[in-house]
Amino acid sequence: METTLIILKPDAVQRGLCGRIITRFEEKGLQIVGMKLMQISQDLAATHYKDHASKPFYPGLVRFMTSSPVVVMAVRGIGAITICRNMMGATFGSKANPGTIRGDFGVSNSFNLIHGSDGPEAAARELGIFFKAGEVIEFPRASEAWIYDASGGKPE
Ligand code: IDP
Ligand code: MG
Repeated sequence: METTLIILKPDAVQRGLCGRIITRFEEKGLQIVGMKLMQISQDLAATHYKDHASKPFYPGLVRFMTSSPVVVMAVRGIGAITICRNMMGATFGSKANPGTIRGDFGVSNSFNLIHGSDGPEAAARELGIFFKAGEVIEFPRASEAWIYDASGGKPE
């Protein structure tokens, strides 16, 4: 089981798309184990995007991410990190394939609706900076037995 950090960016919140995006993760069978509306501070944006600090788009990215509230989510499932990245689509809305979140809901190359951790190390780091202890809740899910086939001993 993996847990990944998803951020519904300011454009998703302002455009009223959060419900439709969250629904996609629920319908896929992923479990939401943490979720909150929050305003990202300058410091938090800088910590989160530290690897991009030297990129030309960095100042605009920080301005965008701190401009209006976001919804942050912890999303759990087997292979959740890659599944979520595939559901998000390519970085630029103009290039993302139809059927993906960025491909279906946006055309912009900077207002691209959603962030998802890009690997296990990033997921652990990012979950740690956005959620305090106790805010991610690993609770048993009533539907679990119909989401994964556990007949062979381990869920698949
Ligand atoms: P990702 O979000 O698909 O992992 P990254 O390359 O890690 O893409 O970039 C982080 C974020 O920075 C993107 O989601 C997007 O908001 C922004 N970004 C990336 N490249 C550009 C660009 O060329 N122009 C404007 N914003 C960009
Ligand atoms: Mg990235």
